[in-house]
Amino acid sequence: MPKKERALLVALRLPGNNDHEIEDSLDELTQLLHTAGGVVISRVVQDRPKPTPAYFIGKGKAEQIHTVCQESEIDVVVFDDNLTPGQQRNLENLIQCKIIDRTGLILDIFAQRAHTREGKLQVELAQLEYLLPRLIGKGLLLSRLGGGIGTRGPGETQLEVDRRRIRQRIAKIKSDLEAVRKHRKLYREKRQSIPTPVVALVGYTNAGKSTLLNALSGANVAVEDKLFATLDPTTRRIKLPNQQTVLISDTVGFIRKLPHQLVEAFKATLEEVAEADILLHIIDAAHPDIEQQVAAVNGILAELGLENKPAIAVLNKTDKVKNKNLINCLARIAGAKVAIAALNRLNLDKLLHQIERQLQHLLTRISLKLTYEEPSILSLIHRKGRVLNSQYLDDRIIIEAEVDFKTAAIIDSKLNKQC
Ligand SMILES: Nc1nc2c(ncn2[C@@H]2O[C@H](COP(=O)(O)OP(=O)(O)OP(=O)(O)O)[C@@H](O)[C@H]2O)c(=O)[nH]1
Ligand SMILES: [Mg+2]
Repeated sequence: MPKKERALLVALRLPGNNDHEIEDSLDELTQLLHTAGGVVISRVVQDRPKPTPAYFIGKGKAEQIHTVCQESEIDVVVFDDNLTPGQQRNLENLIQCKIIDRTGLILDIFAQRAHTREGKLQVELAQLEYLLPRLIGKGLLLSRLGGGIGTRGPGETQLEVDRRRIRQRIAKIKSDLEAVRKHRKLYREKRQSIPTPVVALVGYTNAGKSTLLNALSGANVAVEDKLFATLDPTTRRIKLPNQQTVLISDTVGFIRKLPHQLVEAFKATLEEVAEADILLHIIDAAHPDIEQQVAAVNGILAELGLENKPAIAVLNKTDKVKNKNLINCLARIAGAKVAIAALNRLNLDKLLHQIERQLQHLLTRISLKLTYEEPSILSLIHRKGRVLNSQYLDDRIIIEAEVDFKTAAIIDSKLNKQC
């Protein structure tokens, strides 16, 4: 087994941050580092009114960290916030140690955990976009030195080549991902003459999304007490108590300060979430920072333009809350309608009923080719829905309509009985 990298964590406490927030964020960074295969040797927190442009922390503090790194044989210094390419370079020069930030660490974990071709492409895209300005930074530094003697030669040329190659690779990955996206869309359109409602699980990493998918569907998605256990989307078909079929899909978890590059790069995966009819926002009841986690998830949903999508907030891991009176209070704080424990299958029936209730009000588009021998379906559409388009041909009627999911399911079962 390779030797675990020894890490020093660094955070800034700005006015308005409380101790608890910083500690919690550093605990999470520790977990991230652990997931990436490192070990935390020490933490440094500095109070400052704002970050410094050159080093993020103060220069004096950076010099102290240099000494600690030498004494404690630190391999990597991890900043809890994102650094500019310039800050990262200055810190590296001063501390003489590898410097990474939260984004770099998350990208590293994603790179280790991506399995599918699409997942790997998405991570590579995010990594290259993260890397590019850092290379450009170095290039600019060289040209600012005036070029000419001492700066000419393979260094600069190599940099130009690297930059060009990276840009070409980025363009290639983007077009590959676009092809994946188009293929998915086609697939979705094909399966959508009568759409099956899609319920997407979203939530903070480690909230229990995959555990819930497994509990509801008997799937066998890997569950781990680690951050970002799931990167690739999985979809399963389940039946609600009223026998209606829904697709339920599990995807990558969210985290606070989620790098923008990753939200961008994972758009193809997150499209599953964007296309879903209902979101189930899974919330870890036992996490000390439940409010912040809920806020982080809502922030990312807003970044994806999904803040108005129908959603059911679900309080999970209630078995871990010792004081049962607290559960109602936590549910209120989290805005949760249902409290469950996915691991013990507690209250899953209540959750399914809640999904059923939501679906009754949701409208969907259906497009059908009916023969004239199916008047009951036609009259059902007229009674329960709204016809958007109809074409009466010699032997069939082509009809596009908007109906609620319950009616769609009834039509689907009538059509299936006929075949
Ligand atoms: N006690 C308890 N533990 C749970 C419950 N649900 C999930 N867990 C545990 O929480 C940890 C994370 O569960 P996952 O299902 O992997 O969480 P996730 O949301 O899919 O996480 P990512 O894929 O990393 O985003 C695992 O150790 C689960 O066993 C629950 O209801 N009660
Ligand atoms: Mg998971």
